[in-house]
Amino acid sequence: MKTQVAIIGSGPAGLLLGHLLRQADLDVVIVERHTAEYVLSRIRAGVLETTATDLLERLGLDARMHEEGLVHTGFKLTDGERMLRIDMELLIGKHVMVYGQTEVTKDLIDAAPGRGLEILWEAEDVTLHAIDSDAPYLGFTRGGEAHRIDARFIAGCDGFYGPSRRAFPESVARDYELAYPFGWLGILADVPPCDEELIYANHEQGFALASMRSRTRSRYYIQVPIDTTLTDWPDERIWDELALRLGPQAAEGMARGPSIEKSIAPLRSFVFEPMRHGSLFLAGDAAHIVPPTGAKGLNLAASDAAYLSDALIRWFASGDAEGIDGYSERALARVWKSERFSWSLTNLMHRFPDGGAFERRMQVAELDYIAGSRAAQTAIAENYVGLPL
Ligand code: RFL
Ligand code: PHB
Repeated sequence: MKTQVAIIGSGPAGLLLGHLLRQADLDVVIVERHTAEYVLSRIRAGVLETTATDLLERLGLDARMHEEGLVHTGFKLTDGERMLRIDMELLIGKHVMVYGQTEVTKDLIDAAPGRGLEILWEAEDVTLHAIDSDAPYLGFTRGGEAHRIDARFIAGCDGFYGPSRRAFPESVARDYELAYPFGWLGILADVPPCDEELIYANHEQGFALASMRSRTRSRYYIQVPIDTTLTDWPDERIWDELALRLGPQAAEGMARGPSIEKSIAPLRSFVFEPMRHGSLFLAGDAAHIVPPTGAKGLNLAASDAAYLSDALIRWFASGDAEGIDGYSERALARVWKSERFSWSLTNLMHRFPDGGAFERRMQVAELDYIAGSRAAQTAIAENYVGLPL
């Protein structure tokens, strides 16, 4: 099989990139190791910046998002004592959209066949070859048969554990990593959210987040020790912990119900540089991970897809290499700023196992400062709604 761009991975990065390239009439194939059902069963991000919603609009795949998504003009921070609202609309004139990654992915997958975007599901053992050359190719097996896709470029959109990043020669690459000494336990339940907006809580017992997927489906998270397991956390224990950490106001509005999904995710900050080597480009979690506190992971996948699609479309249209040559630098400039924001919000809102009373007072003092400073609130709002492309 021959194509212009072979994409590995059908997460948000690969699907958005694939659709954007197809919109410009380029030949694209996506290879994905899992089934569509599996990809759609992963519960992940919930908050979309304009970066992501603009792309869905540009693709004309925004109808369901506008119908079912919830526009949020503010969100809340609490330290157990006070509830501080960051008014994004007032401070920065922008909002975010609460629309689950599962729904975004579904809209993109459903539209793929009609737009000539081929997705090869259950492609096993994907390997990358000749990435230093102008004729790279992928090898993989599918249904027990060996396959090969020849391409002009390969886009590695295969998440943190995929093979693309590992195909970079060690001599050209560098990574930066910070692993946090805790994880997030997420619970999804068909109960109305406890508040109209998201609440991020810094409590003595640890962080908690009240989020949602719709007016009838809630998504909550609590900070948990890194070595905890789901068996330690029956639903009732999670609800009790949420009620405590989110404070009396949220607890009062909180409806409890059976979990329809529960999972534990480790928290990590990670950046891999550069994001291009030869004919191979990285996009999304394949190149960088942020802790979920700033709601930036999916949105960075979207901005990478926007930058990379522009660069590739330009190259195929006119042979102009400026875009592809500048891709890594351009994408990384935005990545590092989102890394900084996610890291600082994580530090502000979590309990660190070796953090003492002084660190706790520093967090409370910073929240106190934010509460009294429009400038500080504006900086938070500006980052939360997403920096411009
Ligand atoms: P993905 O979504 O991991 O997709 C990668 C795809 O590549 C496939 N793949 C392979 N395919 C073929 N061959 C191989 N060898 C392959 N290896 C892997 C995988 O099966 C998969 O389909 O990466 P992508 O596209 O870069 O998208 C990134 C986002 O998924 C991620 O950043 C966000 O989910 C992060 N995230 C959040 N981001 C936000 O912007 N806002 C949020 O509110 C938010 N909340 C979250 C999150 C992530 C979470 N978890 C579980 C990590 C909340 C959580 C709990
Ligand atoms: C989510 O709803 O899954 C979510 C929302 C905001 C975050 C992280 C996750 O910061």
